Amino acid sequence: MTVIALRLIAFACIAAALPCAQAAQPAAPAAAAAASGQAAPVVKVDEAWARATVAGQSSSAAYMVLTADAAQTLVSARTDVAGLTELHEMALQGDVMRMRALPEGVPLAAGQAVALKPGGLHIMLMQLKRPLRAGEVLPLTLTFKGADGRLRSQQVPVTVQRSAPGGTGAGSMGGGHMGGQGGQDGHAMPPGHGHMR
Ligand SMILES: [Cu+2]
Repeated sequence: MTVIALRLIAFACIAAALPCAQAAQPAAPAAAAAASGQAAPVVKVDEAWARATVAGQSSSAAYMVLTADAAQTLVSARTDVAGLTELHEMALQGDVMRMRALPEGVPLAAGQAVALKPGGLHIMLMQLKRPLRAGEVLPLTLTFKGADGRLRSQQVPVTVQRSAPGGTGAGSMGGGHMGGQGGQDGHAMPPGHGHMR
């Protein structure tokens, strides 16, 4: 079962739990921002962090609080350490916590903080090319689509931590991306879980 091609089931997070070879690459320079065409930040980003991985883990997730000045949509994210990055949402469906990809992105209403947090919205980092170590800072590039349809990118430093920053958003939901339980990728879910579609 571990031979399922990741590509074919890019949306299936079960794939994310498959261990993969971890290339021992040096950490990417944290602040080597590819400042290509970046204007002033379009969205305020607070408390950005990603979950540190444990041995054999090939996926993780990043969380943060986004507050947009003007309505727009977070449409994608990427970071060099992940071969595949998706916007996901976890939600209780019946009594099972399920995760689904959000191909439409995450809408941000003007002035309203939107929390990406364990057990809810998150940026799924899959096909990790190396372990994520607590304390390191990953450059994550977020792309937003404005009401005018224009895409704007913004780079965000994401601190790798073992658990959520104190008091923010971790909540107490079981089955989320809470560390230490079950899933390699923090998705403590039964095998074979899929996305709601
Ligand atoms: Cu996910």
